[in-house]
Amino acid sequence: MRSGRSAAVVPRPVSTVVTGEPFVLDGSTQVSAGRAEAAVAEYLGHALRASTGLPLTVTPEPAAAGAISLRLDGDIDLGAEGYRLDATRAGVRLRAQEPAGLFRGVQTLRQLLPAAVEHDTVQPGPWQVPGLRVVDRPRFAWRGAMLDVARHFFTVADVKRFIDLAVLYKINVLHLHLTDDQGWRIAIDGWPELARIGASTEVGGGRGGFYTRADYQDIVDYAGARYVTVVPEIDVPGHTNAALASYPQLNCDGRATQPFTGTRVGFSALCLDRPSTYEFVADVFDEVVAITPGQFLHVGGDEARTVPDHEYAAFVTRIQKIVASTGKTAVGWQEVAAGTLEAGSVIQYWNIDEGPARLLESVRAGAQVLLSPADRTYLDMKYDARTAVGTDWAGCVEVRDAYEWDPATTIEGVNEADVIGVEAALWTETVADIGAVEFMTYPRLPAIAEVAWSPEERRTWEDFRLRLAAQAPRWEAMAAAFHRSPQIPWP
Ligand code: TNX
Repeated sequence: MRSGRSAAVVPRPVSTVVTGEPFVLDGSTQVSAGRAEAAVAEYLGHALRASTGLPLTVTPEPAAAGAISLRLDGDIDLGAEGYRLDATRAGVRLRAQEPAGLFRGVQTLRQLLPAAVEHDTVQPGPWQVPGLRVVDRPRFAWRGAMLDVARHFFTVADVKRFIDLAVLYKINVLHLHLTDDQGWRIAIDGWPELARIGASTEVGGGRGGFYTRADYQDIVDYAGARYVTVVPEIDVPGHTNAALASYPQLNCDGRATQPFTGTRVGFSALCLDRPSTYEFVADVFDEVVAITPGQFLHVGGDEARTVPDHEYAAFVTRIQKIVASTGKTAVGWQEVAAGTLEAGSVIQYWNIDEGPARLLESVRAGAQVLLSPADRTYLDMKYDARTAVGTDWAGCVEVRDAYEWDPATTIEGVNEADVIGVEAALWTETVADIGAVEFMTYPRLPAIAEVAWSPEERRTWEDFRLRLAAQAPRWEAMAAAFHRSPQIPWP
C-alpha cells in the first residue's frame, strides 16, 4: 500500500497490505500472551494504559475475539527481530520467532494507533488500528545510537529516556561513550580515583558525574528489557586525560595531568611503554565486561595523535588480544585498522576524509564494518547554519542528508555482507542537557533507523518525509524536543 496517515510507520516495514476493517480497542480488549510472551505483553499494556484509560489485562488465555494476541511461533521464519502483525475487525495478532521480534512489532502497533496514545494522561480516543497485514524484518543486525556521556554527563534517568524514544524506531544498540578527556563515567573498583577525580569534571567546568556499578546495571537491565544491547566504550589509548589526571602511573613522566574541561581533541595518550598501562587496561576491561551481558566491548582507538604509528599499531594488536581473552568481540573506531584485528572484530567508520585502504585490508581479513559516516550520522552536526548547538566540521546534516544514503555503497569495496549495521552518534561537547540531546536526535535518528532497518528498494525521500511528519504529534505527546526541519511537511 501507499503509506499515508493510515500506516505512517517509521522505519518503513518490508511489506504492508491493507486488508479491511480496522480494529477498535475498548474496555473488554485483553492482551493474550503465554509465559514466553508475558514480558512484551506487559510492556505493551503499560505503553497503552495511561492514555487509553483501558484495563488491557494481560491474560494467558487463548485470544478471544477482540483481543491483542502475542505469540512466539517457530514457523514464522523472519529471523531474531522479524514479526508479522495482522489487524482485523476481530483483533490483532502479532507473531514472531523471538521475543525481540514481538517487541519490534509492538513498536509498529504503537505507531498504527493515533498519536494521542503516547500521552501519559487519559485521552479521548477512539483507539483504532487500521486493518492490515505487516510482514517485517531488519536489513541490518546493528542499528545503534551512541550517546557521549563523557563530555557532558547524563543521569540514569536521562539515559532511560534516550532509550525509550529510540526503541520506538527499532534501535537495538545503545553505545555509551563512557570515557574521554573531560570525564570518566563508570566506577572501577580496582581504580577508585577514576570516579573520585576523573569523573569530577565535564566540558565547561560542570560537576560531571559517574555511574556506580548498580547504576550501570540498571541501564543494562532497562535496555535489555527493551531488547537493546548496551555497548560500553572505554576509549584508549587517546582521549584519556580523565584517567591520566586520576593516576600518575599512567603518564610517562609519572605525574598526573590537570583535569580538562575544553573541547580540543587528540592531545592525550596513555604511556604505552609502562606495564602499569596494561594492568590498568586489563583491569578496567575485566570489570566492565563482568557487568556487560552483550557481546561487544568498544575500545575507542580514535585520534591518538601523539602516539607514533608503529606504537599505536602494536598497542591495538595487544588490546585486541586482551578483549578476546575476556570472551567479548572488540569494536574500535576506524583508526584501529592500523593494528592486527581479531577475526570478527568490528570497525566503526566515521572519518569520511580518511582513505579506506587500511579498513579494506581488515575487511578482507575478516573484520566487519559499522557505518557512522560523520556527514550522515553525526547527531552533533548542526542541521543548518542557524542551529544554536552543535558543530559543523563534517558539514551541516539536515534530515535528508541523514536519510538519503545507502550503507551498501558508502565505501567502495565494502559490500552489504561486510556491514554489520549503522549507528548514529551524538557527541556532547556542545550538548549539555537532555532537551538538547532530543533536539539533535529528532528527527535524524528515525531517518538513520530507517536506513538501517528498511529494504533499500522500499525507501524514497518523498515517502519518508510524509511518514516522518506524522511522528511530530507523537513527540509532542511525549514532550520530546525536536527540530522542525523545513524539509518536512509537519502537520
Ligand atoms: C570526532 S568521531 C571524535 C570525537 C568528537 C567528534 C565531534 C571520533 C571517533 N572522534 O572525539 O567528539 O569528532 O564531532
